[in-house]
Amino acid sequence: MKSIAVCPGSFDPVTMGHIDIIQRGAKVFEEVRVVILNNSSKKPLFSVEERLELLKAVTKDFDNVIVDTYDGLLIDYAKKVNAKAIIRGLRAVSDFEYEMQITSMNRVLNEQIETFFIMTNNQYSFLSSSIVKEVAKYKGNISELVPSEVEKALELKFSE
Ligand code: COD
Repeated sequence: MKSIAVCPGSFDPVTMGHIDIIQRGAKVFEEVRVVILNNSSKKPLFSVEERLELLKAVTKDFDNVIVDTYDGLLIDYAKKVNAKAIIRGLRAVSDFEYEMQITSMNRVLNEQIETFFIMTNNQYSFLSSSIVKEVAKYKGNISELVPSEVEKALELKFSE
């Protein structure tokens, strides 16, 4: 049976930090399903469709990566696609508390599915979608932080 991992997130929008985690996960698992889910504590700038298009564009050259969306619990999506693992990225100690909470909850919901953490690349340890949106809003340079498709989409969004 294929080793399938789910890489969940809001991806609002996808950054180089996300891409690094997806690429590294795709070297370990036979298939990685990047899935856009709803994080009820965040108010997204991009619609689910816009985020999906951007994720598809920036992962088009990764052979074993599939991009998807799901309206529901992460663990239900993981079961639906027969995934055995969830991949999350860790940037700093500040990520730990939240990650521990959702990992524990997911384990209560289904203890067959393990969560694996990939430590951020030092180069991206400060990077988040929120910080990128903030810099883009005030026309700062984000070209090293996001793929060109995302840079253009942000430019457009903030010129609307
Ligand atoms: N370096 C490394 N990793 C990074 C970086 C970076 N620079 N930036 C982001 N990441 C990692 C994050 O740590 C995370 O692991 C992943 O990339 C996605 O990040 P975000 O911010 O896009 O996504 P989140 O954290 O908002 O995603 C939260 C979910 C949407 C996955 C969560 O809310 C969820 O599962 N929602 C569905 C409902 C559910 O099942 N909830 C859980 C039950 S408690």
